[in-house]
Amino acid sequence: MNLDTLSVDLIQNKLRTKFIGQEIKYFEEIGSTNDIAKELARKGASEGLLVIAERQIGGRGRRGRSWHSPSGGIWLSLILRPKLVPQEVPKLTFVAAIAVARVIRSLDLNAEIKWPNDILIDCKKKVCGILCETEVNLGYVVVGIGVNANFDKDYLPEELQETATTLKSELNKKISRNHFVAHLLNEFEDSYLTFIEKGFSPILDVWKEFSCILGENVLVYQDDTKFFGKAIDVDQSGALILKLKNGSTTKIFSGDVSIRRQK
Ligand code: BT5
Repeated sequence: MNLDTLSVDLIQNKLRTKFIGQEIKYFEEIGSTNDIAKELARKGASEGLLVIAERQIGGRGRRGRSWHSPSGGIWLSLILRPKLVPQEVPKLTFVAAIAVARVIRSLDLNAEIKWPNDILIDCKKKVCGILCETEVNLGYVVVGIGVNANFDKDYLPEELQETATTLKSELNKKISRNHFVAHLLNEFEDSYLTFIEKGFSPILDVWKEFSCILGENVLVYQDDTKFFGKAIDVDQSGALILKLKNGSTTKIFSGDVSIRRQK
């Protein structure tokens, strides 16, 4: 077997989880792992089921954006069934972000989190995106995680090559994706159980340690509105607190952030 081939057995051999990844559905090619996970969740699939694919042809980001998902990446979705009110669901993005950042940091790369759902290397180049989707009335959340792993960044469209990177391009070698996925599932379950048992505070503490936007001047696009200010905090609801030029503060619940460093 090619050392880089995704293998359900090899992933599961390295798991020390109670429920995350205990059932895995693997696909060579798929539209979007999130779509399949949602379909399975609607049919009653158990908490912890993982959908993983070698490549996606309809990978999605937020707000209908596309997510490029060539072979060699890590494209996966987890089904969760937490008892949360809808406003709390975005906190699972924080849970996933700290798990991904920890695993990438274990490869000696400087993984940092950009609010709300990006993992960047050196706070510059996006290596991972997270997409949480829910149908609260059906009692599930799907957490989709995409990591640019074992392909060179020139496999991404040209317009992304300045702002994106891959683990292979950073390390100049391939990693073991099976090991990475198992490590990620182990970390994810630890963080998820901490969140369920102890609440959001311990998650937010780690998240802030890994965050690269606090204290920076940022531009935030929220739908058609643009805010410029200093990112001073993320509160217990997961909202970004911006200090605007006029000295007032505002809370942002969703949006896209770009960092404006003074030269
Ligand atoms: C995200 O959205 O970053 C969430 C990405 C989630 C992908 C995973 S893969 C497994 C699961 N199944 C899915 O279908 N999705 C999830 P957003 O913050 O909206 O960022 C999307 C933007 O990132 C795009 O508009 C591009 O600018 C950029 N982008 C697209 N593909 C990329 C890639 N492979 N690497 C880095 N940036 C990318």
